[in-house]
Amino acid sequence: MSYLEAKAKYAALGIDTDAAIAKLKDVPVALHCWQGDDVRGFDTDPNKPLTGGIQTTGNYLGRARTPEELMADLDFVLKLCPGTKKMNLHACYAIFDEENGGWVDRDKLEPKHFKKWVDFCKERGLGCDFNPTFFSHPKCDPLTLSSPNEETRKFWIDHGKACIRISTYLAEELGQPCVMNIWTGDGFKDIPADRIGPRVRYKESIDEILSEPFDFNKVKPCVESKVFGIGVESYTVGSAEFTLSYAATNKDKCIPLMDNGHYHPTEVVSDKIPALLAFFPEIALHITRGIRWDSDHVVALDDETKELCKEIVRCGGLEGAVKIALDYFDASINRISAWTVGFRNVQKALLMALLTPDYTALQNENNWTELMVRQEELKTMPFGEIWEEYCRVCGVPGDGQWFDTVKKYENEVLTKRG
Ligand code: RNT
Ligand code: ZN
Repeated sequence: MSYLEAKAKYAALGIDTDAAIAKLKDVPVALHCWQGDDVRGFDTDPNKPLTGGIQTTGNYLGRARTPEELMADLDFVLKLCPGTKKMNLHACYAIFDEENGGWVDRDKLEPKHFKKWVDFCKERGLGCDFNPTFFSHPKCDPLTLSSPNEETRKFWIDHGKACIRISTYLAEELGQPCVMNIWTGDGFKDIPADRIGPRVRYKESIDEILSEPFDFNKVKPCVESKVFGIGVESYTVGSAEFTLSYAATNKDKCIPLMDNGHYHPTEVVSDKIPALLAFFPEIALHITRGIRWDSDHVVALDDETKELCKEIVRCGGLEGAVKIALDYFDASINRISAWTVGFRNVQKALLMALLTPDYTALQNENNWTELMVRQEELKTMPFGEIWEEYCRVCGVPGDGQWFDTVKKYENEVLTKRG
């Protein structure tokens, strides 16, 4: 079947495929730099353990070890991904060199430590999101923003404030808002004696970070919740209720972020999107694939990813209300492929959502019979042809046309890394 034949099939359902393609092309989706090096960063010993209750598993060859390698890998991925890409950096990816005075600790980070990233983004026309890094650092005691130790807490508050200034710099240099996500792995392995103390301290710490002046049109601070982490199974300071309440009571300076790996396994973020959008003008997402826990597998084109993207589209999220970012890190497979497959799958799910007729009227007429028939029949529509056309319009390879180039890059470049 050709694109024109597929287009006619969708037109019969009242869907304009060209309009769907044109719309998706301009929607920013943030590509996380941390898939490329297993969340190690450049500011501390790369062989230190990853803390905060997150974990990368696997030891596939070719991890990026330097900013140059990470940027080269990102460049490869960017060329394989259709649509509007945005970078997403963590503070631990600061680049220190002689020109900017060398290494400083996280509480002393400055915009100049991200100048090379700004140059990278500018050359490629990308915006950039940002994340303070509250893990994998000797100052995690193991708590950070919720620590009872005032010195620890201050260090991390100062880090958060530094990150607000860096986010302002990224937004101003790149001319696009910078979503700055606050997530900590603070929590306990076993039953705590005091559950409210850490939460009150966490709240006060975020208040202090957000007291750093910023323009909410340029910097979009988020708070990300979590159900539990590895080694911190009993109690999470930044639980769903905590972060949602924080965002709800600080709507003038903060938005809620949902990561779909951060809920109990039968809970779905697809359903939480409209629930939050009934109250918040803006929300943020980390799209991932959790298997049994927050395992951060590469995003697949599975039912929940499709449903989640359907809700983004149906709720008007593509007009800016939903800040879309990816968050997964698989170290057991080729990282370029991991990045690319996940990004392309999110694009596929968004495109499918844009090709879905609005059946609200059937629902409101209580016509559940026809609604089921229509929704099920959509599943065998010729989506592949529209996807290929989208890739063509975006100037990236279609399915079946990119993996060999990754294999070549693996042989020629990645295998040479120690
Ligand atoms: C961890 C959170 C968090 C991190 C990144 C690296 O469970 O999802 O967003 O994955 O900040
Ligand atoms: Zn996340």
